[in-house]
This record gives sequence, C-alpha cells and structure tokens, in this order.
Amino acid sequence: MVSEQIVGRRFVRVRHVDGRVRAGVVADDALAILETDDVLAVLTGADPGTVIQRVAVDDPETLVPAEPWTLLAPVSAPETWAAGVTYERSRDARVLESDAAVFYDRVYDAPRPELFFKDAAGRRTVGQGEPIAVRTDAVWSVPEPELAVVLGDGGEPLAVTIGNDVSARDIEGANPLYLPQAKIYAGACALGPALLVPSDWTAPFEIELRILGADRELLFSGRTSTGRMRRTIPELIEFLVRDNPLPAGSVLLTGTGLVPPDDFTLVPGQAVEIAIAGIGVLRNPVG
Ligand code: DO4
Ligand code: MG
Repeated sequence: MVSEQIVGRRFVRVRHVDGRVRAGVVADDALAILETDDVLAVLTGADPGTVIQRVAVDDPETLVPAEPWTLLAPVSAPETWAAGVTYERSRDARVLESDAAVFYDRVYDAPRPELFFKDAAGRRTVGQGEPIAVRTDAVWSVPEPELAVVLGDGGEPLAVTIGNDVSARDIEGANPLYLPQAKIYAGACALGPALLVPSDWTAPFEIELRILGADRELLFSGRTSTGRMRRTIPELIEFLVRDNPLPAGSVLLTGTGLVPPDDFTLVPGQAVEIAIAGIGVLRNPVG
C-alpha cells in the first residue's frame, strides 16, 4: 500500500557517473538523492533512509540533474503493457488507417478493452533525454502521449508517470496481426521524468504533446485530458491482471487521445515533448 506521507510527491531514479543507481525525491528545484535505489520499496512504505545529497535540476518540469548524476526512466519495469483505443480520437485514427476498421470500432464500445504487451525488462524503453526511435521498415511513425500507471504486486496502482507509446502506424494499419511489430522495437517506449503519487486517483490529468523540428520549430501541438478516456484506470487494470500474474513495478500505458495529422511522420532530428500537469515534461529526441 502507498504510504500517506508520499501522496502528492514526485520520485525519480538517477545514476551517478560511477554507475551507482539511486532513488530521489523532488524537493522544490532540487532532487534529494536517497540511500536506497529501490523506488518501488519507497512507494510501498519502506523507510527511504537518509538523503545522501541534494542535486540542483535544470528545470522543475524536466528534472535533469546537475552532473555527475543523470536521470533514468523512473521505474525499471519488468513488464510494460498498453491499452489501445481508449479515446474517441484513437478509435477514429485506427478506423482511418486500417482495412480492419470494424475491429477498432467494436473494441471501443466492447466490455473487454484492447490490451497489448509493449516491453519486457525495459529493454526497449528510454528515459528523459534519450532517443526514441522509428523502425527502419516503417514509413509512418508517431508518438503516442499516454498516462502511464505503475502497478504493485497484485496490480494495485502505486504511481503515475508519462509514457510515449511510439508506434508504426503503417505497419499497424496493414494488418492487425502485425500489432506487435508496430509497437515493440528498440526505442519504442519512453517513460519519465518522475513518478507522481496522486492525491486523488479519480482526478483527470491534462496531457500536452509538442513535436519539434530539427531547428526546434513547432511541427505539431495538441492537448487532451484523461477525463476523455472511454474507460477508467481500475477497469483497465482489472482486465490486465485477470488470470495474469503481473510482477510488481510493471507499467500500464492507458492509451492515446492525441494523434498528429495523417501526413505527419516522425523522422530523426525531431524531438517529442509530452507534458502532464503535476508530473513534468518528458522530452526525447528522435534517433
Ligand atoms: O491497436 C491499436 C493501438 C492503439 C493505441 O496504442 C492507443 O490507442 O493508444
Ligand atoms: Mg498507444
């Protein structure tokens, strides 16, 4: 169970140049680096131990720490899962891109949600500032800004963070059976910058997406709210953990409500910024 003292707080994982990984707590415009490296234990009520150092950050939203520390993905997720077609905008995009429109249309209203595997052991997941990727055999790639939920043993929600479910829309649209190839590849997931323990799990989160060109010019921006989701977080978790033993620290991406125009594709040199009020800003170059 989440301890009351950490509700409303933000937690990070950082690595020292010597290789040590530590958990940290966001404290004003700095990170309080903890003795422990186990963010999950802190979330579930373990004594965080003492603060070993305070490190300044570049910005209270992006939370990039001063050297010799670097920011890591805030959780080392044994498994990352994702929900799809949880917003009307996503349903419309899938219906347009695919000959199998009926499946997407149907799943939007069906009692059972679409849930798919996204990553294991964080092998394809990057953190703040690290490059996300486009598949070399895809011609239509997009970011998908999503609220990500970190789950405990048994599936209880512990914290939220920002997720980017980077996807190859042409591969996804060619045939629904290609979904794993459209969704699972090196650099196809980003998480960060911090874990937030919300004080109210039912309150909506505002999500903003900005895509920047090589000269930092704005190529696309949009906003939505998790209040527009067709399903609730408990509903998604209930289906995810049904007959499915989920290791503690697993992550569930809750689906995208923001889709760039159909003539847009990600290319190397661009950058994707996702802001979720209360959590921060996740910024990744496209590599
Ligand atoms: O099957 C399509 C997946 C859609 C998705 O990832 C989303 O709606 O976020
Ligand atoms: Mg998605």
